[in-house]
Amino acid sequence: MLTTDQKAHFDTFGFLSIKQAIFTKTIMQISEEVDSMLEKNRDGRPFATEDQVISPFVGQSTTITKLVNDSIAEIVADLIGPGFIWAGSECHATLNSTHGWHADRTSEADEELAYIRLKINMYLDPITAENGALRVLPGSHQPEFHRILEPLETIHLEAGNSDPMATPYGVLGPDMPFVAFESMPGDLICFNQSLFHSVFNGFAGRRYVALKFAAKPTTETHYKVIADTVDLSPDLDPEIDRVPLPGVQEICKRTEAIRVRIAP
Ligand SMILES: O=C(O)CCC(=O)C(=O)O
Ligand SMILES: [Fe+2]
Repeated sequence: MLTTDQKAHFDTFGFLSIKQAIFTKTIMQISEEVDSMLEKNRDGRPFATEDQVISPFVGQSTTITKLVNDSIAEIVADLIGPGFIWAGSECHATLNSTHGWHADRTSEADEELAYIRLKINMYLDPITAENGALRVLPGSHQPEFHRILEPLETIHLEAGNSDPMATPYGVLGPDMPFVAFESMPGDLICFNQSLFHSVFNGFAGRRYVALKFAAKPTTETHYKVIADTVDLSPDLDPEIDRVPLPGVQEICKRTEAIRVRIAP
């Protein structure tokens, strides 16, 4: 159960780090699973020349599915309310990880920005301010500040990663004012996907798993936002373990109901 202060931190700044939320034994098991899936996915080729992504991902990992059931579901409910839905997952191994300033989910409409889509990243290697930390602009998920930063998103869309250094503010991307979202294996890095974030000093083989969620939709606009931006493909398997996983079953049931409503 998160504290009121942790929830206020997430609501106000758009991100929250939950330190050592995963037992060492479990995170080591996840790390081994990820390595073997990445290796299989490379078909025996060495990891050397490009970023690697596996998505969907969690449907292949019993350990992460159980973790969602046993603890992450409760954290997500605390952060974005009960009735949330599953919005996909990814596993990454990055090469140099330069990713210019961007928000995953952006909009000019307040109602769209206020509809929370949450990402929880689990970094499987230590990432520090000097080495690979996700950088964030605190509070940039708040509609007013978010819209002020729109030129930053426009530059990202136009220049993309061909020029991750570009900003509209007369400073290079790495010199923007930021908070480094540092992490040790076992931490959960939670952020509102409308928060502006970037990575500038990554390293080869930096691995992370991303779990995505969306709040319970309550308006027609929310359903439209889901149809446009949320990956509802079945990527969480409640039957993955012999032991029943009631938390995961509930998430799958809710997500399926939304999928049916959107595409009957
Ligand atoms: O490379 C990373 O750490 C994360 C990059 C990112 O933009 C994201 O997770 O949305
Ligand atoms: Fe992102």
